[in-house]
Amino acid sequence: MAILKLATKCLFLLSLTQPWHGFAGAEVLKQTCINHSCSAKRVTLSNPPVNLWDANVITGFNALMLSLNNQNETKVVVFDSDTADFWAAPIDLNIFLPDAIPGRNSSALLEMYYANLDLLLTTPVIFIGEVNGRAWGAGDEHLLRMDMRFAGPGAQFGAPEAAVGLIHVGGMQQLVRLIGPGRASEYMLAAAQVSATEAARVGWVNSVHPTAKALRAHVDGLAARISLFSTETIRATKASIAEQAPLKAALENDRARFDQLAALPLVQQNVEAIIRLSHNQSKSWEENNNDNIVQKLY
Ligand SMILES: *[C@@H]1O[C@H](CO)[C@@H](O)[C@H](O)[C@H]1NC(C)=O
Ligand SMILES: *[C@@H]1O[C@H](CO)[C@@H](O)[C@H](O)[C@H]1NC(C)=O
Ligand SMILES: *[C@@H]1O[C@H](CO)[C@@H](O)[C@H](O)[C@H]1NC(C)=O
Ligand SMILES: CC(=O)N[C@H]1CO[C@H](CO)[C@@H](O)[C@@H]1O
Repeated sequence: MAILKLATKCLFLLSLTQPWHGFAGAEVLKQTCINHSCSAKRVTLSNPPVNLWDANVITGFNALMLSLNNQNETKVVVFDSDTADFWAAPIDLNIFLPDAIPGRNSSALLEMYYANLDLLLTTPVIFIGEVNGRAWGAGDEHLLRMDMRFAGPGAQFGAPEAAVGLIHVGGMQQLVRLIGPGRASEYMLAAAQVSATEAARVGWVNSVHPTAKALRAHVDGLAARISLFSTETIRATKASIAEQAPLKAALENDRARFDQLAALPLVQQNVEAIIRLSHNQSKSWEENNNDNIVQKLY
């Protein structure tokens, strides 16, 4: 509903003029303007029923990120979702099974997945996550690499990886910086599902807002205000904050850890079992993804 209202209030849909339109998966990322000049824009993830982080999302996201480099028009991008109950779900587990996605090269998709995580840190645009649904696994990895996160009452956060036998490869380092090693250990080791209020209390998100409308008003106001200022200042601020970020080597080290774990027969068995038990990552399963894995696998 809020999206519809925004679309009419908002000036126009940009998708017709955007360079990534026509790429595979372009339809999963819809774009609208937040302010008059469109220097602040909203990218809406639309891959129902659960916004699975699948091949189309990976390739569409990559095209979007590349289009945001080498340009001076866009200052702020807000990521939200028009899929009920979900901001973004885990990665499509079929990517980890050989030849499971016809016509797609899984290892090339995974390379692109990691490139996207890095691009969120290095692209000179301010990224804001506006979350009013579940942000699990891959979704949370991307969220944690954005510059800011805000939650509505329907938001939930979590990494299922420990229960699958893996680590939250792209998000762990950022989460430790945000919430501290003790809390990161608690949530990551237990594959916890964390509510919006708890996430705001510990710093996983900047703040929680009582309704979707209040969340939208806060994020729109912030994005429009930031985009009043000069591109140079915005970029210098992001670059200065990035001085304190975990080194890129930390992602590479975690990727090596992830790959070692992913090669274990037990983890392969877990991935196959989850695809089967979840009826291929169905909505009813994904709603309580981490808890379902824990209850059905252990
Ligand atoms: C963006 O602005 C910088 C600095 O003014 C300029 O050097 C660069 O060519 C511009 N890039 C594009 C794609 O217009
Ligand atoms: C799949 O992609 C990888 C690089 O990520 C490449 O080395 C390999 O040759 C590709 N395989 C096919 C069948 O295209
Ligand atoms: C499982 O889901 C994926 C991603 O949505 C889809 O590409 C694939 O065709 C599905 N496989 C089966 C066996 O339903
Ligand atoms: C259409 C629209 O929402 N424009 C906004 C762009 O940002 C400025 C600065 O905050 C607002 O005043 C406009 O209303």
